[in-house]
Amino acid sequence: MSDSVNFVLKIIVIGEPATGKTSLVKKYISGHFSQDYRASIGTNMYIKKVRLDSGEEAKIQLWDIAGQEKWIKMRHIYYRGAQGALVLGDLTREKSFDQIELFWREDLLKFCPDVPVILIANKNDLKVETPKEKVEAVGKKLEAISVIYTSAKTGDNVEQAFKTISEIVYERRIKFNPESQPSQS
Ligand SMILES: Nc1nc2c(ncn2[C@@H]2O[C@H](COP(=O)(O)OP(=O)(O)OP(=O)(O)O)[C@@H](O)[C@H]2O)c(=O)[nH]1
Ligand SMILES: [Mg+2]
Repeated sequence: MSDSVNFVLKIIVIGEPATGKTSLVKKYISGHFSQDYRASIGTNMYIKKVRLDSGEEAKIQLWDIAGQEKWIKMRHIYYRGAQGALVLGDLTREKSFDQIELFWREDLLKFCPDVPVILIANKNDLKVETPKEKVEAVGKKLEAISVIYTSAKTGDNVEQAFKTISEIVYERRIKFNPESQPSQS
């Protein structure tokens, strides 16, 4: 990593299983998309350098956190030190947005209060089964700074989603605290 990197931004990516968290992160990091669903195990961390609007370079750490219930006990360990969050719902499954309201919102409030959140309405390329009003309402409940419709398949708005959260975290100068980092398993 070059000396020009001034900031490290830790962003967590959370939401129900199979909403497309891994797909979204992989599309952003490598440009690839796979149709296969392989449930994530635990957590994966990816790093990318981004050029911010200010001209400065930041290193973003993307923590792709497995959504399956069996990871529930260890999940919050990976929330530690997060400066921003992308919360995903799957537009083909309205229930995945209900779950944000019922579960993920509280999880965030409990373990990462005050982190800026963006609601990601993913799988925009498929037949949408979730009313726009529902997506907007969940965004409000989450106090999301923005609601972004994405497709990890076509790449629609993927770059924009990560760019937006990075700029927000940077603008707020949310401190990155390496002390509060979990060690990766
Ligand atoms: N058509 C379409 N399929 C998608 C999109 N995003 C993800 N998928 C598919 O949805 C399934 C689940 O995607 P994953 O990225 O593995 O989901 P996840 O949220 O990481 O799931 P967990 O790791 O279990 O929490 C896979 O079959 C993907 O190919 C999208 O934007 N469009
Ligand atoms: Mg995954």
